[in-house]
Amino acid sequence: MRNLQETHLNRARASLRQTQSWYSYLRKSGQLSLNSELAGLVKPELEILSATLKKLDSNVVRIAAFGLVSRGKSAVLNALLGDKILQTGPLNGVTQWPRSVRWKPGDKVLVELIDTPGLDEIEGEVRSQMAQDVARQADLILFVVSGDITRTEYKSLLELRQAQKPLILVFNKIDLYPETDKRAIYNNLQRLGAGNPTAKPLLPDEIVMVAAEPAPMEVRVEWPDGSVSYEWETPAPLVDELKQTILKILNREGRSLLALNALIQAREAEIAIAMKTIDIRQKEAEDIIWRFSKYKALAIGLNPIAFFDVFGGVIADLALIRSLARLYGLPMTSYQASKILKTILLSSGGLLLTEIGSSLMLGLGKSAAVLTSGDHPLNIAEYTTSAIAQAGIAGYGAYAVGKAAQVYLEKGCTWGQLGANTVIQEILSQVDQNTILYRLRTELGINSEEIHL
Ligand SMILES: Nc1nc2c(ncn2[C@@H]2O[C@H](COP(=O)(O)OP(=O)(O)OP(=O)(O)O)[C@@H](O)[C@H]2O)c(=O)[nH]1
Ligand SMILES: [Mg+2]
Repeated sequence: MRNLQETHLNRARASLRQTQSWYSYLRKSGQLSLNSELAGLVKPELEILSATLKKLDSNVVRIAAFGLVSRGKSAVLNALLGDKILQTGPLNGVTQWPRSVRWKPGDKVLVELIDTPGLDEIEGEVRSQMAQDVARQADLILFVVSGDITRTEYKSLLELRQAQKPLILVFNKIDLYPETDKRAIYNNLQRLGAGNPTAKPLLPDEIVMVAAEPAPMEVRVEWPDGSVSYEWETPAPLVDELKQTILKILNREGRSLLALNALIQAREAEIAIAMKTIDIRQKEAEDIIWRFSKYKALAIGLNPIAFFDVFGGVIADLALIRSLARLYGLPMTSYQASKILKTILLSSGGLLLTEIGSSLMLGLGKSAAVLTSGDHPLNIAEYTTSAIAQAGIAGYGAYAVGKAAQVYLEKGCTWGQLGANTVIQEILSQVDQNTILYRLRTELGINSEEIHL
């Protein structure tokens, strides 16, 4: 298990390093003005990439507490820390800004606990932005509730689930409920917490009951002299089960969680970079595509030998794909270019057949015309007709390939060897059934329609 986790970390590191080196040309100073504009645009993403890599090396797991106001988020974190470091209180909105505290629950594990304001506390836009930012950085999310889930609470939970991070539902303040109520609420939470009605109920690892800051109780004290008095006593927090659950998860899959989280962040950044690049290079791309269509049409129309048409056509398409990749500054080897071409030709409904089929047929007609020719004008005419038809198809083919390549380059940068998506898939396919990561397999489930390069 330990080894597998190490492997996951190493794969993630390798993937991130590769990504960083791909985009390193955007970091270098003294670039063409063409690149400096783009470099400015993608600076936030480049920063995310390097921060992510640094975080991976630091080995600190981030656990963030979310929930509506006054559910006891700060209290739960204090209880875990065993110390009242974070301010708690009966008023709504005690915590106003995210705050993080170091926690060292075991010998080897380092954790950063992140406290957040109530999700219903700060104003709409700011709140969701803040929540998203913290959730994006978190490796594990604690969603704190203190009873039956309200409508707002359920909505917030669904939103958080979209961050696709493993999540533990923490049912706090259980000291306030009699045993039967507590059970009934737990059962409800188990069903609702999964985030959608068809999902399997939460597993014991995913929902834990605590009393982080139990209310003082009046206790009866009997003194040795026989007298009786009543005193207020504050019971100790009940948080051990949560602590054990977290430790178990960290030991079992903490490093894989780190690896996966880094890759998810890298993937997001990469896709953003690709989209911005393609956007800014739109006009040049159109020019390149048109130029290639023309050349290809010309070359194929003029080429007298059938076989070379097909061959030349494919070479032209490959060159086009590589030119576009170069224009976008996206990573592309000739192996990847040929795979993209294959995918495009296969997926674009018979383009391959049209290209090869018509090239061969028309090409043969053309070759035949050459063979039987002499200087006979009729044959020249025949040659020209075939050639023009063929050139037209070839030109259209190049145009279609170019357009499709744009789309594929945009999405495809995260596939490929060591691409973020590839490594994410790899990790998810290796995780054990009993892990909290296993549940994310379906949520992260990268559908089969996406391209595998
Ligand atoms: N009875 C009981 N009260 C609790 C428990 N945990 C927290 N509280 C109380 O609930 C109130 C809110 O706790 P906080 O930890 O400040 O809640 P929060 O979610 O951080 O609240 P905001 O920061 O305002 O969003 C405080 O008065 C706590 O004493 C618990 O386990 N049992
Ligand atoms: Mg708080």
